[in-house]
Order: sequence, then C-alpha cells, then structure tokens
Amino acid sequence: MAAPTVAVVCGSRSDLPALQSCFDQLDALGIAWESSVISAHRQPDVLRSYLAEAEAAGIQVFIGAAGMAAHLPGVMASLTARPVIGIPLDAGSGGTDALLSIAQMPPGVPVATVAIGGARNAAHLAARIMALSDPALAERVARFRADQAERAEVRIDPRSPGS
Ligand code: RP5
Repeated sequence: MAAPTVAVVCGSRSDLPALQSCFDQLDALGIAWESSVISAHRQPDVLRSYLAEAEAAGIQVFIGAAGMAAHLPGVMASLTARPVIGIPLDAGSGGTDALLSIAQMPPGVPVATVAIGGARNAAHLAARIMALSDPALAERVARFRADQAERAEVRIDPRSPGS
C-alpha cells in the first residue's frame, strides 16, 4: 500500500463524522491518506511533534478541520511550510465562528479555507495541488471533472415530445 500523502487532522472525535466525505473523495481519487484527532488547544505539543513526523514521512498536503474557535488549521500552518487546507465545521453555532477563525490568517501564514462543512472540496483541492507534480493523479482529476460535467449536462429539446 502506498504511503499517505495527505494528512487530515481534526480537533475532536466529534468532528470525525463530518470528514467522511473527505475520506471517501480521497479514496475515489486514489490518494493515500491518514487521519488523526489532535486538539490545538488541548494538545499543542502533540500537534507540533505530529506535524514534524508527518512531514518526514512524506505528507505533502495537510487538511485541518475544526469547529468553534477553530485554531487548528492556523496553528498547523504556523508549524509546517506545506500547504494547509482548512475545513470550518458547524459545531453548534452555524460554523461562521470556525469559518472566520480559519480564514482570517495573518499574511505569510495562509490556510486555504473551504466552505463550512466543505470536506469533499478539501479533498479535491488537495488533489489539484498534488496533481501539479503527479501526472497520473492529474489524469484522475481530469477524468473526475469530465464525468462531473457529463452528469451535470441537461439538454431540453422543445421539439421532442415528452422532453
Ligand atoms: C473544536 O471544538 C473541535 O474541533 C470541535 O469541533 C469543537 C467541540 O469539541 P469537543 O468539545 O466535541 O471535543 O475544538
């Protein structure tokens, strides 16, 4: 089995169900991933060591997901120079608290923030980043896009009865 290239970190076990579509999409795109629950607030030292180990093990893109005062993705971006994608989660207040916490990063410490609950797009964004240096993955991303376009297409022919 290939070594993981994407690491998905969330702040609490309670976040895991919201990440299932991210895991499914990574699988569908043939991307090996790993996931951990590490709270930036409760376990800052664990987070620091995990990121160093994950980088050394070959993780190329990190995804951080958290709700409420969601500092996890930002702290991850402060500890690694690899791309960090943030997923704001609705932990009971609608999610705008997490969205602003994740998106409003200071210059030089970017977190590429997807929509509230945008777990599937986090997987797509990770795929597009890694596809820049992985032609086989670029081909799978291109196939996904073509399939998606085909599924979205609707043609209505007013001359054809029943259409
Ligand atoms: C955040 O607080 C977590 O990411 C979670 O979304 C929220 C609630 O955490 P728990 O109280 O369920 O651990 O840090």
